[in-house]
Amino acid sequence: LAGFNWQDPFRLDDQLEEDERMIAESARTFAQEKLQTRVIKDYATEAVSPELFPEMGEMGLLGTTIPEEYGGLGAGYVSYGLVAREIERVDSGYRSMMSVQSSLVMYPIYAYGSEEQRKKYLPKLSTGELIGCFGLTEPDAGSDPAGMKTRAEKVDGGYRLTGAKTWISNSPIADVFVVWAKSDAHDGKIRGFVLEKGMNGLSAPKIEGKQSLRASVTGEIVMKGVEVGEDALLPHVEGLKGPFGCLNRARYGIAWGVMGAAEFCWHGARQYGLDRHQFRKPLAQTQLFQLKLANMQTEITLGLQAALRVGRLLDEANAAPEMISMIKRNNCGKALDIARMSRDMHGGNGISEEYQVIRHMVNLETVNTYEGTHDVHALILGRAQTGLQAFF
Ligand code: TGC
Ligand code: FAD
Repeated sequence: LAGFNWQDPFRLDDQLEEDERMIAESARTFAQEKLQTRVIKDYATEAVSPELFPEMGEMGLLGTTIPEEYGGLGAGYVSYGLVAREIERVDSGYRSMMSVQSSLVMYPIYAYGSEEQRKKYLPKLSTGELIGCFGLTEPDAGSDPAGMKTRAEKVDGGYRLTGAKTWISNSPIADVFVVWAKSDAHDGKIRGFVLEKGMNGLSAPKIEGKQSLRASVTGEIVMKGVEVGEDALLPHVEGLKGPFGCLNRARYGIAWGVMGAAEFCWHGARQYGLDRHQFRKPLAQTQLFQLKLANMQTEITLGLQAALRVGRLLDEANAAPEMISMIKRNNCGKALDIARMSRDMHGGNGISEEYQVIRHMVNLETVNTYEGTHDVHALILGRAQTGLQAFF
């Protein structure tokens, strides 16, 4: 029988292509050298860090799956997932910055945009010269985005947008705003618009006082009669399947990302248990400690294997949204449990910023909520197996 690698029980690494392994390795080097070194301070001070976008861009970490002709890396979804895992191993907030730019801004411009929109925005978004955000959630429409109030009225030569989005990652530092609104000119159907910083009536105030995801800036998008030309409309999609098409990609990336955060917490707990002695022996030599480590190892191994499977199917254009709901929901829930357990296994030290597990734990509360809450994804899976929708 073959040997067992405790860090990679199912040998995920052997299942990767050479180029995927290289992308993961360079993302890891970047994350450890450029992000790990600043994260404790960024989190403590709620730092706003637009300078990270060009740094990520230089490493090819923005728009991993976007074709090279538009400045992307032209890589597959497994590579994108591996990048998310390495960045979130450091912090969910940094991964948020990357995944919003890649999946929620570059993807819709690529998939639903005109050739002019692609050429205008994608190359600069991929270098990080431009920063993007994605406005779907509103104060009165979170899990139920169909209830949005933002409106686009037809005016001469374009549209006038009025409404407010909230809880929007990157918005206070964004140059490009992908915003979803009900459009009068399209029978009230939801349409996507690309707005730019500095437009009259557009502002993006920062949300202060977040106790989670503090290394990533979050804000509102306020639109008071913002007038845009026809060229701001994303021409190739209408209805909720527009934003959901983007969310499929971002949710998939999160399923990988949270496994990176969970791995950090698992490895931290293991090392702490080896180093810390109580009752004249290492904590790691107690049955309860080992049971917890075994549970962490098992859930992470299964979660990564599931993410890889869905990534391969996405690369074959053969993945169903429900598969993505399953891995987003399960991996977030398991990662949150693992972070909480690791916090406990660190004892009093577990609440210190130095050991970093409480930061991951608190971040994962957000990740379990955004991009569809844990319970909303249960309802998506419940609907798929009963044929009955239980949302309303
Ligand atoms: P429903 O009737 O189910 O669907 C309406 C239309 O949308 C289509 N559709 C999808 N298309 C592609 N992919 C999917 N996953 C899709 N899900 C639905 C569907 O086929 C239908 O199309 P058509 O042509 O028939 O009109 O819609 P519903 O109103 O009943 O929705 C229910 C529900 C709960 C599933 C949905 O609204 C939902 O997923 N809610 C969660 C909202 C959410 O995820 N918001 C995320 C905001 S963005 C964010 O959080 C970014 S954080 C990023 C970061 O910082 O990393
Ligand atoms: P609600 O929908 O009000 O839900 C509250 C609770 O009720 C949850 O537990 C939920 O599961 C439950 N619930 C809701 N409906 C049902 C039901 N039918 N049955 C049973 N239970 C139900 N949005 C964007 O558009 N762009 C972004 O970039 C973005 N970034 C974010 C960054 C951060 C830091 C955070 C916290 C959020 C971000 N969001 C973003 C918003 C996020 O997607 C929403 O918070 C999320 O979709 C949930 O919506 P809500 O907060 O309105 O909660």
